[in-house]
Amino acid sequence: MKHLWMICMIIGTLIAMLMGCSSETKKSIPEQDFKNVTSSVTITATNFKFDQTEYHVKKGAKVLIDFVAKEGNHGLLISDLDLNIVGSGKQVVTLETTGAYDIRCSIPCGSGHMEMVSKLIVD
Ligand SMILES: [Cu+2]
Repeated sequence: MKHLWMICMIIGTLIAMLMGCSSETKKSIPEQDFKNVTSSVTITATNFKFDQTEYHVKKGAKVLIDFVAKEGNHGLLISDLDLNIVGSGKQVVTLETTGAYDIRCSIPCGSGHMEMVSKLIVD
């Protein structure tokens, strides 16, 4: 009887988690193919900063984000867009919502990690 109660609790939790995921509105669309990219932005990280304080992209554009960890071990995290590139890498996204999104480093890289901030601005 105790097991049945536990199973019900687990199933209930899973259903709640799934519902939470599906109601989330996506602000970016990650894509696998790098074809028909309309613009690109290169973001370079060194110890302990990004090369620009802000990066601009156009709303609706299919943007290739090219992240280069030039010095040190860094990642590119834009949590509001569910975007995380760990180490140097590329990702194509279509940004459907204008706004300013916080860029942070996703790897605990050292003493200056918390100061690694920039913005991606979708105009
Ligand atoms: Cu870091």
